[in-house]
Amino acid sequence: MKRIILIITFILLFVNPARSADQNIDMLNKSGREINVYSKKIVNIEVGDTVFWKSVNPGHNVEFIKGGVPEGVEKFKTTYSKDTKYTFKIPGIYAYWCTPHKSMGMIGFVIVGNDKSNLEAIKKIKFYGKSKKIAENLINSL
Ligand SMILES: [Cu+2]
Repeated sequence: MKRIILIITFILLFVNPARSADQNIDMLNKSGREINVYSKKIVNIEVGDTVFWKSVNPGHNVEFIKGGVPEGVEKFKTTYSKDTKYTFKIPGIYAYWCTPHKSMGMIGFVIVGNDKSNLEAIKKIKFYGKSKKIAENLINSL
């Protein structure tokens, strides 16, 4: 009996599926047939989780798009060719792009706390060039 309780306790402690995790995203020059791309275009996380962007190939960064983040979120724009991270404390949808490749499809979304209350604002973002169609498809999939 004691052993069973111990096993159950272990499972509850270490195998909790509701617990979310931090996310790692690579900043790449090439992935499959795509060039200038984040390895994950959409990630779902919980409030308090951190996303790490790894500068696998140089020349990329992360810039939150104006009007594309929940209210109260401050400007975030990182240096090129640097690993970077951000801890998401406010729920909602965050839209970002790589500053030099924003018209080349290098965009991404982070959904925090499954909160999509700012979806209408996200739909109003002006995307450029090749990113327009990609953004449309991603937003439709949210
Ligand atoms: Cu880039």
